[in-house]
Amino acid sequence: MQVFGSLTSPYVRHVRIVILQTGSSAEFIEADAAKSALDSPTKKVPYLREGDFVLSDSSSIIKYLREKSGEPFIPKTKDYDLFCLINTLLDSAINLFLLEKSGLNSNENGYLKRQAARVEEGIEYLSSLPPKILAHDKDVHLRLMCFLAWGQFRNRFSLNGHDKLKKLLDEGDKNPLFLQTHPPA
Ligand SMILES: N[C@@H](CCC(=O)N[C@@H](CS)C(=O)NCC(=O)O)C(=O)O
Repeated sequence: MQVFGSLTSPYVRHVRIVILQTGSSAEFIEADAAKSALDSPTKKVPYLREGDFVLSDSSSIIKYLREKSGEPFIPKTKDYDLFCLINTLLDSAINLFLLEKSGLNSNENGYLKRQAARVEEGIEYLSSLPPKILAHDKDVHLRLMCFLAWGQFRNRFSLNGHDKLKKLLDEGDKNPLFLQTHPPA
């Protein structure tokens, strides 16, 4: 089994942590946008290959790895909804980052401004939730950590005034698997 991805992607980071947590024999292979454009139907990373079996989204890959090791994947609907919400914010933040990298100015476009507002207001919402809800399910918690850490790594948003989220991230930063999967400087 092989998992392809980049070392800076927050989606890939979550998958890499789950590979380590579950003791999976999956081999991690670095893949850039050019390789994923040829290899994955979504042209995104991560993706997984096991013979003819292909998975093309971090969520299905994590579900597969967890269930293969006898663990459930986000069984509670409210936890799953929070996981989807974090993914929505992450998708918007990543798209804005990639669009700006390719030369588009998000301040000049109404829909892109809406994406930026979604990220800011989504962070406000997450910040208003009790920490125990954010940490109730291990994959929701990990996805949140990967999102917040990526936002700091790429300077995409500030956690000033969001002390609860900052504390969660500081605690996550002490986790050895989180440290081991830190994006390269
Ligand atoms: N829903 C996907 C999102 C993956 C994703 O957006 N990956 C980014 C890297 S962080 C990517 O490969 N983007 C390339 C592109 O948009 O062309 C997942 O959870 O795996």
